[in-house]
Amino acid sequence: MAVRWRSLRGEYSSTDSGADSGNVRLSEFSAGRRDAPISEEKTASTAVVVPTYNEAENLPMLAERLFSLGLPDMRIIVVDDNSPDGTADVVRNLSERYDHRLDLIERPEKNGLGTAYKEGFRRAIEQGADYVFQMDADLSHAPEYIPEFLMALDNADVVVGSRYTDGGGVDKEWRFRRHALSALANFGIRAIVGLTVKDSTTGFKAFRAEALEAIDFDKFRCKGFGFQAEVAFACQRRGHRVVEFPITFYDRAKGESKLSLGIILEALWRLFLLRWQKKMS
Ligand SMILES: Nc1nc2c(ncn2[C@@H]2O[C@H](COP(=O)(O)OP(=O)(O)OP(=O)(O)O)[C@@H](O)[C@H]2O)c(=O)[nH]1
Ligand SMILES: [Mg+2]
Repeated sequence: MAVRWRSLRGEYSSTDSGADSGNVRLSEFSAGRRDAPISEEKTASTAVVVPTYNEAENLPMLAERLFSLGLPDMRIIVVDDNSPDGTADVVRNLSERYDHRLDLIERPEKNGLGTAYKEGFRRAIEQGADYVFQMDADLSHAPEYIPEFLMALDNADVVVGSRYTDGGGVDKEWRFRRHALSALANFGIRAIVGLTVKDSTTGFKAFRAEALEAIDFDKFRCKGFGFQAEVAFACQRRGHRVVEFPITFYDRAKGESKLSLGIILEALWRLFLLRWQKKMS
C-alpha cells in the first residue's frame, strides 16, 4: 500500500486498490502537541525508534518503506548494540542515502531491547519530536500502519498496535504451537500485571511526546520484551488515553529471533514483582 501525505493540514491519500474511498481529513494533525497553537505552518515531527541486533539485512527495506510514506518530518533512530553483522555500517550508509534522516546510537554490547528503547526515546524527546513510534526492525510491524496510528493519536495519547483486538492477527504461516505460546504469554502477562490492553507484549506503539515524557523509565526493570508490558502498565497507571489499533503481525523478514527462554522468564519474574510492589508511575 502506498501512502502519501500531501500537506500537514492534511489530506492523507491511499493508493491501495479498493481503499480509495476518498481522502481522510486529518483534523488538527498540524497542531502537533496539544498545547501548541494550531498553525498551518507548524511541522509536526515524527521519530521512529528501532532497536537492532543483527538486522543488517532488514534495515534497507525498513528505511525504504518508512521514507516512502512521505511523512513531512520523519526521522529514524536506530539503537544498535555493536551487532556483529555490521548493522551500524548499514545505518551509516542509509543515512547518507536518505539526507541524514537516520540517527545511530551505538552501544558497546548487547544489553536488551528495553534499555535500547529508553535511550532511543530520550534522543527522540531531545530532538523535539512531537510523535514517537517504537517498532521492530525485522518488518514484523508494517510501516504502512503509521499514518493510521497518527490519525488515531488525534484522540489518544498512546496507540498500541494490537494482534489481539478485533481485526488484528498474526502471520498465516504460524503453526498452532506458536499461536498457543504467544496467546498464553500475552494472557499470562496481562493477568499478572492487571493490564486492560488486549495485546500486552506488542512492540509497535505510537506516543504523543508529552505522554512519553510523563513515563518514569528509571523505574523500569526488564531488559527484554517484558519492557513492552512495563510501558503498557505505566501508561495505564498514568491514566493515558490508550487506543488499540488492529494490526497483522508478520514473521520476521530475515535473520534470527533474539527471543530466548531467559528473556521470557525475566519478563514473568520482573512483572510479577512489579505487580506486587505496584511502584510504577
Ligand atoms: N539494541 C538491541 N536490540 C535488540 C536486542 N534484542 C532484540 N533487539 C531488537 O528488538 C526487536 C525485536 O526482537 P526480535 O528478535 O525480533 O524478537 P521478537 O520480535 O520478540 O521475536 P520474533 O518473533 O522471532 O521476531 C528487533 O528489532 C531486534 O533486532 C538487544 O539486546 N539490543
Ligand atoms: Mg521480531
